[in-house]
Amino acid sequence: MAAAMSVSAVVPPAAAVARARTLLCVPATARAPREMAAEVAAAAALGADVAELRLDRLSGFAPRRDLPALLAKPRALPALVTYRPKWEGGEYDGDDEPRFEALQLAMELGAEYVDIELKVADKFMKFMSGKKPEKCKLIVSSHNYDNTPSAEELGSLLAQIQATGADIVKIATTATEIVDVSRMFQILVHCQVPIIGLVMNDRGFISRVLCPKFGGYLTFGSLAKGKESAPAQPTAADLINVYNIRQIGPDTRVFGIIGKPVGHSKSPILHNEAFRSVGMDAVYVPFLVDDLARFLTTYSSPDFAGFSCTIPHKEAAVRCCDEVDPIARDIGAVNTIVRRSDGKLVGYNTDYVGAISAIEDGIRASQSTHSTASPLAGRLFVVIGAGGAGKALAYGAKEKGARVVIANRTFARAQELANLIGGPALTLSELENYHPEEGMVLANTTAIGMHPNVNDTPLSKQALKSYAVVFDAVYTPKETRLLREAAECGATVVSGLEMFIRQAMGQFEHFTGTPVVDNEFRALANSLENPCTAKRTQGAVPKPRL
Ligand code: NAP
Ligand code: DHK
Repeated sequence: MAAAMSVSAVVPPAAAVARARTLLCVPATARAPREMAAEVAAAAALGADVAELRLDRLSGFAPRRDLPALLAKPRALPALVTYRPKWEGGEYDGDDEPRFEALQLAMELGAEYVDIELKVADKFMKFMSGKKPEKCKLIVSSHNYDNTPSAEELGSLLAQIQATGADIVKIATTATEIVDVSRMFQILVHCQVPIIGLVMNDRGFISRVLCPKFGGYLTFGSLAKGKESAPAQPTAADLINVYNIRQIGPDTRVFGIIGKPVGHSKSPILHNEAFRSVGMDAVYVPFLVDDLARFLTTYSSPDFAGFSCTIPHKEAAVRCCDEVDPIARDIGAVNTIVRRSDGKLVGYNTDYVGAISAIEDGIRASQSTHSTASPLAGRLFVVIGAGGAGKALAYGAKEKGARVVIANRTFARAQELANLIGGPALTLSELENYHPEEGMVLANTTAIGMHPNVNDTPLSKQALKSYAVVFDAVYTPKETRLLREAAECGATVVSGLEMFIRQAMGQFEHFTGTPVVDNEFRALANSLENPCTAKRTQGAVPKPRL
């Protein structure tokens, strides 16, 4: 395992030489030239800066017949022409000579960029024998589909590519863990020539969004989901509309959600929109993290300013923070980590207020009379799960005077939590036959029913008949099978989306240090039910709304 480089040592380009804005390139991967041309037009309509023509993807490609049409002017976008051989991850399966001839023709036809692999760069330069048109920039690229080398090896690779006379360096590696990306950020910041530096697959995702912060020349975004040209490539639309990539620069503060899995989270959509609405120079990304401590010590720069924390790291987060809010410590789970101005990591838990207030308000909405006391007081409150969320719910319900029961797959953890809050523990099978009284409250805090396993449910419909109120922490999908069947049994149901919005509100206040206006944040969240409908003036930075 190569040593992780601490990003705290990374000096963003603002302190180095100012660099041009990172370009957004959309790969055109169609099998037919006419379709490829249509993809380029679609990429331009999306707002891309460059279109990559992946000639190796074309069926029956005939350079002299097809390239003049593909590169005819006026063009919708500047063209980056790539003709990737199989031995470097592409689909071209032939000799170098015809491939070089096609790339040379592309240059003669005015391609703004041409990509050639490091392994044959010298051979290609000899083939061109100095006939490269001045306007065409030569990208010399290296792809590692297995791992991300050490900082020293990356530095040596950079030097090799620079020695070829490349106009632009391109290094693409593969992450085996998210800390691998820190070494690519190091290379980006310290490289003195234009460089494209990306790390492939899910654990390398942040390289594609954050490269503008560290001076990357270009990042790739697919035309649509399913049209990616490399593992875990985001769509161009998400880079623009969710991650606000045009606004990311050396001073942009980085926030994100730490978890495994993390792809289901709606936090990036919500927090990025919230940052945009207050005009804060910040971006929020998904961090797919295996080892929490290693992640936090690697990305220790003050620019990595705050984190949401989800499965399975909430309990470990208590140990990784320098200070922990007393309530979070009592709960034994942290879902919010903020890096204080003195560099200390401070942990909080916004889950419990988010969930408990959502359940209380859900019950009040179903009641004709209202009292100031919590509607949970005195009720039997059954929590399924004993993880981070389960601890938050158990703690919060107890605080409100409920009698709390814990059921969990691993009974020892149920017993441990039950002992903490002074209630009984049940196995999941005992829960099926547990109905000591009517009017009980059920809270699912397991991942059961979470996308993609949407037909799963933690409790049979028959057993649900004993509950007056049912809450599900799972919020993807918004209506889980558990909530649907509980409603069919006549229970008051409370969605995890309600908890999600409320816990995110608390989190956003910790991230920004400023109070949030509840109804404005909620309106923002609801406008993101379908991110495509989120209202936004293209290009303009909206006036502060929170
Ligand atoms: P966690 O700390 O990993 O705890 C997971 C809990 O779920 C554990 O008790 C685990 O039981 C149980 N579990 C997981 N898979 C199970 C299965 N197949 N069968 C039975 N039990 C299973 O995770 P967390 O942070 O508490 O989050 C749990 C869920 O709540 C996730 O879906 C998360 O997205 C959701 N959540 C939502 C919000 C929100 O804002 N709506 C906030 C927090 C959490 P064992 O002890 O036996 O492993
Ligand atoms: C889910 C949780 O577990 C919260 O505690 C985090 C995260 C947000 C999510 O985005 O799914 O704060």
